[in-house]
Amino acid sequence: MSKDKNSKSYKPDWVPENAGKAFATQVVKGVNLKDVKKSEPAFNKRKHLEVDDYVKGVLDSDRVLLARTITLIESNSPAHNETAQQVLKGILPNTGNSLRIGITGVPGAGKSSLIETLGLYLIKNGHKVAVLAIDPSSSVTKGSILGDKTRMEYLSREENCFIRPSPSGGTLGGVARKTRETMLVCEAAGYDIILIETVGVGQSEITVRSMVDFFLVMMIAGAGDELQGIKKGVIELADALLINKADGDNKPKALLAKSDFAMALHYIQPATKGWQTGAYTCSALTGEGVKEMWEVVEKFRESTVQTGVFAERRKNQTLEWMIKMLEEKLLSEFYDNSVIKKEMDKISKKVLNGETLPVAAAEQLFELYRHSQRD
Ligand SMILES: Nc1nc2c(ncn2[C@@H]2O[C@H](COP(=O)(O)OP(=O)(O)O)[C@@H](O)[C@H]2O)c(=O)[nH]1
Ligand SMILES: [Mg+2]
Repeated sequence: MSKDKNSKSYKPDWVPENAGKAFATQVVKGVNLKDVKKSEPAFNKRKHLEVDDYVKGVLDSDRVLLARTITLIESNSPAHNETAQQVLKGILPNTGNSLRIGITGVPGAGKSSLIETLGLYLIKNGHKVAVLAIDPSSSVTKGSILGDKTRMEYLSREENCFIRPSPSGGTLGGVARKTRETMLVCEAAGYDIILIETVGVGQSEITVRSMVDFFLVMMIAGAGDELQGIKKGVIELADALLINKADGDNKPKALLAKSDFAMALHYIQPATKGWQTGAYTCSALTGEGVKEMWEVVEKFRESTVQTGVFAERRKNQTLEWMIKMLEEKLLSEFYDNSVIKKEMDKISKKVLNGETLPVAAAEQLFELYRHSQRD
């Protein structure tokens, strides 16, 4: 019987003493977890980082730390939130030095394709480009992110480009907060052009407008009545209308749409004081018109910086942001209040069956909330 328990394996106790080699059974010793070094790969957790590590990493433009900082920002854990806020405070003096551009348009308009073409052009001209997305539905549809990644195939390989898909889950407000903070982190890491893509459905374009300097609305021609196909409200937010896919057979249609829109724009109040919103065509596929589009953006920056409109908008956006955060905090505190949680259903039912009027019910709920605050 093999008693050498220090060797890697040994014969079990029930093996006959004189068993020859034919008795091949061996027992392999188990692994004692205590003996496994923590540094072994399977047990290797990511190194814990302090606030200063994050801040330094971002300022050094370390891509790994940049990504980890964004992950921290996107986390829903209160502990991470606290650290994230400290990191943001640390990088704040280094933010703001970028041109923030929002790009919207119906799915399929060519936003991601344009970002790929424009992004490569910008990088060639010495810029560092960060691409972010706001898509509150992305946690449901999921596919859109993958689609974008493949569409930005060349851009995503560039050293001077950083692409981050929309943070998943949560309300538009939550997604917007995370994106806004991510934008600041990218600026601190030296990205001087921030492109924010959003799907032109619902409220997300208004949210993006409230965080960018220049807002680009993309369209495609030949999708029926041009002016009916797009909401007037979106055009009112635009600093430029860009009719994409002006290539091949589609080019004449695109040019026609451009002059239609140019006419319509004369009747619409421009989104930015002192800037006449124009209509342009391009092809994200061939690249035609992309350089010209960029020249419009540069002209916009030049003229609005000069008139002070650029700085004024940023200031207003910062204040708007504070108010939005405050409102969100108040709302969630109200709904998380234990008294409200208890009474909400009961009082709602009374409103539904006509026992209480909505105004009186709201008053009652608010009083309950106020009272609970005093205790
Ligand atoms: N012909 C042509 N097709 C384009 C152009 N831009 C985008 N596409 C195509 O339109 C489809 C949707 O493009 P995508 O960039 O994903 O649009 P997004 O949903 O707005 O991001 C893709 O199949 C693209 O290849 C363009 O300028 N010309
Ligand atoms: Mg896209």
